Amino acid sequence: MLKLCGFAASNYYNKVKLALLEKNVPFEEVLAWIGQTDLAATPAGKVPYIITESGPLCESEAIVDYVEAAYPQTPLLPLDPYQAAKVREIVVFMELYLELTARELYPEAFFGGKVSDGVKDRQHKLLTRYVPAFAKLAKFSPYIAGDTFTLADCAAAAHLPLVSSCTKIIYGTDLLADLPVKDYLKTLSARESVQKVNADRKANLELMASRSK
Ligand SMILES: N[C@@H](CCC(=O)N[C@@H](CS)C(=O)NCC(=O)O)C(=O)O
Repeated sequence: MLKLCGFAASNYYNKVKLALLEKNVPFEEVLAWIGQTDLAATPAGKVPYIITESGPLCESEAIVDYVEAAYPQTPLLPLDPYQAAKVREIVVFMELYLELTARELYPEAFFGGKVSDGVKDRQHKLLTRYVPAFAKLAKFSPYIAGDTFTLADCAAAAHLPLVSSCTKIIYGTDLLADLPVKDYLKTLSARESVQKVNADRKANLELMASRSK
C-alpha cells in the first residue's frame, strides 16, 4: 500500500493527503518529523514524501501528479489540457508567490522565533504585489478554479489558512482579507476529507507542542 510520510501539521503533507482522500486511494500514514526523514527518499529532508510500489518520491507537486496518473479514479484535474493547465497555474501562484513568500514569516508567526524588520518589509511588498495577481486567477465559484473540486483546492485548503493567519499575526492585517477565503474554506470544510485533514492537523500540532516541551 502507498505510504505517505511526514507529519499532519505540514501544509504540503496535507495537500497530498487531501488528494489521496478525495480520490479514495488506500494509503498508510508514516510519521516522520523533520530530521527523521529518509534522505534516500527525500534528499532535502523535506516532507511529504511517499513510498510507492515503484520506489520513493518527494515534492508534493510531483507526488500529486503521480497520484493523478497512477489512480485515474475521481480525477482532480480537468481532461482538457488548457483547463488542466489553468488549475496548475493557480497552484503555482499559491505555492511560489503566496506560500513561499509568507513562509519567511513562519518562524516568528508560529514557532516562537524572530524575523527581522527588513524581512517583514520585503515579504510585505512581495505579498502586496502577489495577492492581487492571485486574486485575478482564483475563481472561488465555489471552488478555487471554478465549479469543480480540483488539485488546486487540495493546495488552497492547505496553504491559504496559513497565509491568512501568519500575515494577520505579523502585520496585524490578514493580507487575504479582500478575497472570499473565509467563505471558501467554510464550503470546503463540509467535505469529509477536509474535516479529517483538519482534525489530524490539530492532533499533530498538539503532539508537536508536547515534543518541544
Ligand atoms: N516544495 C516542497 C515543500 C515541502 C516543505 O517545505 N515542507 C516543509 C514542511 S511544511 C518541510 O519539510 N520543511 C523542512 C525543511 O525545509 O527543511 C513540496 O512541495 O513538497
